[in-house]
Amino acid sequence: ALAIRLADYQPYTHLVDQVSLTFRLAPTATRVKARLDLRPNPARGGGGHDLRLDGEGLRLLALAVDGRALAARSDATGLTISAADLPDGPFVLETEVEIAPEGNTALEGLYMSNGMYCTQCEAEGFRKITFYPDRPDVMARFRVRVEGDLPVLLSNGNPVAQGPGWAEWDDPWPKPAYLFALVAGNLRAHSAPFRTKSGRDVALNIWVRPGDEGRCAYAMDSLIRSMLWDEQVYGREYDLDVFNIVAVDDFNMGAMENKGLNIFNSKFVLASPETATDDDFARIEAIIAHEYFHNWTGNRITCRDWFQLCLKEGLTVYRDQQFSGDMRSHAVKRIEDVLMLRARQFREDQGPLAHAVRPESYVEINNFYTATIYEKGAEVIGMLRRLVGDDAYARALDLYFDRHDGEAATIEDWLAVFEETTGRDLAQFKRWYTEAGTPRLRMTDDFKDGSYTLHFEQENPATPGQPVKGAKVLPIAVGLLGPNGDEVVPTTVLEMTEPRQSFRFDGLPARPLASVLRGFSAPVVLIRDLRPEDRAFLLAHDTDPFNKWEAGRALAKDLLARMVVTGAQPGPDWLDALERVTLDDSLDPAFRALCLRLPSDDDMAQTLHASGHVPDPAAIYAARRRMGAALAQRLAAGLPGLIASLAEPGPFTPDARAAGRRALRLAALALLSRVDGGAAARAAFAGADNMTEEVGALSCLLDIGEGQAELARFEARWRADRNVMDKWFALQIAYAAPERAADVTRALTAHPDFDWKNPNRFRSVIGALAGNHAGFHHGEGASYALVADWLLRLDPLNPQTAARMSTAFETWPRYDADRQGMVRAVLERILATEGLSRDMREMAGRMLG
Ligand code: HT7
Ligand code: ZN
Repeated sequence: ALAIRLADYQPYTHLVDQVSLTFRLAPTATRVKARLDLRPNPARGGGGHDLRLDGEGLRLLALAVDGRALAARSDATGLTISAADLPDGPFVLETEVEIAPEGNTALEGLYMSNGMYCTQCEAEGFRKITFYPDRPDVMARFRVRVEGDLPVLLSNGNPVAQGPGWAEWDDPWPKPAYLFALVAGNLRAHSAPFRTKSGRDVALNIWVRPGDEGRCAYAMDSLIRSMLWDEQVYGREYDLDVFNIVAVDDFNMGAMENKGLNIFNSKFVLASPETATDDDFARIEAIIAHEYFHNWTGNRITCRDWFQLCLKEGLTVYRDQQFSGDMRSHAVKRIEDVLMLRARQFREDQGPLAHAVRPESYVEINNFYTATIYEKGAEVIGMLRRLVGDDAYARALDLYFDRHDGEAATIEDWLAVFEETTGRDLAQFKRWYTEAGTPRLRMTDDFKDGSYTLHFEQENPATPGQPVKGAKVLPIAVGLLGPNGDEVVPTTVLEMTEPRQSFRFDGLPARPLASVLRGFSAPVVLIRDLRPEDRAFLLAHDTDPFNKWEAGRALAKDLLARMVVTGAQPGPDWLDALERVTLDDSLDPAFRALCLRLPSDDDMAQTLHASGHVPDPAAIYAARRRMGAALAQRLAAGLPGLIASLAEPGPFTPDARAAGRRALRLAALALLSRVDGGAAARAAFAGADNMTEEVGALSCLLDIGEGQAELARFEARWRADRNVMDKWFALQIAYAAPERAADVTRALTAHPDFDWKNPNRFRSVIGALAGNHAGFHHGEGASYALVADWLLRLDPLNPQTAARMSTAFETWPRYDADRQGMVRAVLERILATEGLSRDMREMAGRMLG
């Protein structure tokens, strides 16, 4: 397949002033009439160009220019009208096509889910609805008429008129086609009013299936808080009379920011204490905010081309992370975000799928909705802000919104507003956008005559297609602690721009201990030889909450690495330090729960590989279990008291404080289960009145090889609830012992409720096996084969979800020759499959290198 290249960008030949669409909905034969008001684009020298429209899987019924019928010249990817058939000036193009939403299993374009029509157009789904220049820099006003025998008919913008069986919508804001949306179904609304700060009244509606109205309150509350926050923090107001959100069960990703009509995976909308865990509540809040924030960062200002995807995604993730921090706890949020960054983005960046935050080429853009574009894209903005300061950041953003409102912008535009606001030259900083890979930052220090010096050396490893790279600009936030634990130098941001650089602090009475990379001020791997007692000292005294946690984490990882490599036993440094933190009531329970979370197997495999070892999944698994057991033994006496002290009287509330207490309680319960045979967890499961406790207690039992009776009870209770049953499927696989993981998964794929065409269910079964590190890599590759078989089964129906999940194999170069051989064989088998999707072909090809 042909690669698309950033270097080949050209503006579109024409401009689209207005689009009028009429949908006559029918499951197997929906008719779509389109009228486009077009004119030659002066940026392409005016007229004389053929008109090329994208279109896939469309049955063309009629085509006319200025009312004159034309013979059609369509092919597999679109339609071309020769310049000779077009007038020199503005003209009207009319088409009519037929499509079959019922047979659309790819969930891209117009499709059906539970009898309801819905759309997904990002990135290139609109071309499956009608012939159109389906590219983000073509921005037009849309007017839409929907005809169908369903009670609720929705599209973008404001409602214009409606009657039985039809509705008309008008979106006054020019937008690219990827933001188009249409929904039709038997839906009920959970509604609320909102008044913007300048006094515009907005009707907010969350549309769900009848019966689900009672599970929308948290999403609505999150939406209202997001709207207020964007007004207060970024000065951004909402700009339509209505804001609609629709929940659908069959969805490839989390949610979609279509203008005025967000469409959500139902699992990120519906929540009640009985059905949603604290993590679910937090994710709902974050995703509702994320999609809402896109209204300005993505919709009002969109991307010129898909290479600029991080322009909207990195910035919107950055904004939703800020929001969640403001709503909850900045410390806890930052730790969780870094855990995620390392688990997903560092993993990607250190393997064959590594790519730049702004890539230079792609085959299938759907394969680039990645942790690098999203999460590293957000980190890059965090660094920019740290370098220029909060005030300059605010001024740069104001300029960005002012200057580019209504435009399709680029990373160059984005950096220019920072350069102009601050007078800084960001040419070197731009490497963060153009060069892939996670920098490795080595640190040493020395102390002499009251001067303390930090020496840094950065290494930017080769990645596919990028053998050599320049030094990055690294903001390194540092604080210094004196021997008694007092902070002798508060947080200072050092700006490293050279491959090697030293920074000196004078006038210190004694050798300090440096707290480096506070707040994880740059997305790098920090390599620093520190004695366990120094790490324990930082865990006890660091004033930066991220680094306080990081010190405990590093202590645990150093120990776990030694346990894996040399068979060492957990020593007192780590056990003493963790006991102190666990029982320290002055610390936030959520923070303590995070300190109790052991490094994951995959994290250890990544870390061991980076330090020159070949990770052995079985050895990591065994060592991690020994580590958990040692901790449980050490804390055993205090656990019942801790658990009792964290009981929450009164009804469930999803706020951060209560959630943090539950998190610590469940972390303690997991440890207690190691020593009481699961008695306390069994009682907790039986008495649970909310899903957090129910799933938490069940997990404790599964973790010690118990819980079969509880699993059966859970299934009997929740059989009818798809989102809850996803947890039931996933938990059994996540906690399966390595030698049983493939068999447990295979058995669950035979379960009558394993609806593999539903992406959530597919992910909760096949994705869960890929996430069980020791199980996935066990033995003779049974799990590799099972995952590959299912990817190949899903690929012809839903290439997007299948290709995304193929990243299960991206870490193969880390492992031993046998495993490498097995994974390579699996990837070669995938590549050799006839009729493989472009999505999967690109992924398997890149992974093989
Ligand atoms: N902008 C959206 C990304 C997206 C997507 C969402 C749902 C289904 C398919 C999709 N392809 C791309 C989601 C977001 O970042 O907010
Ligand atoms: Zn987004």
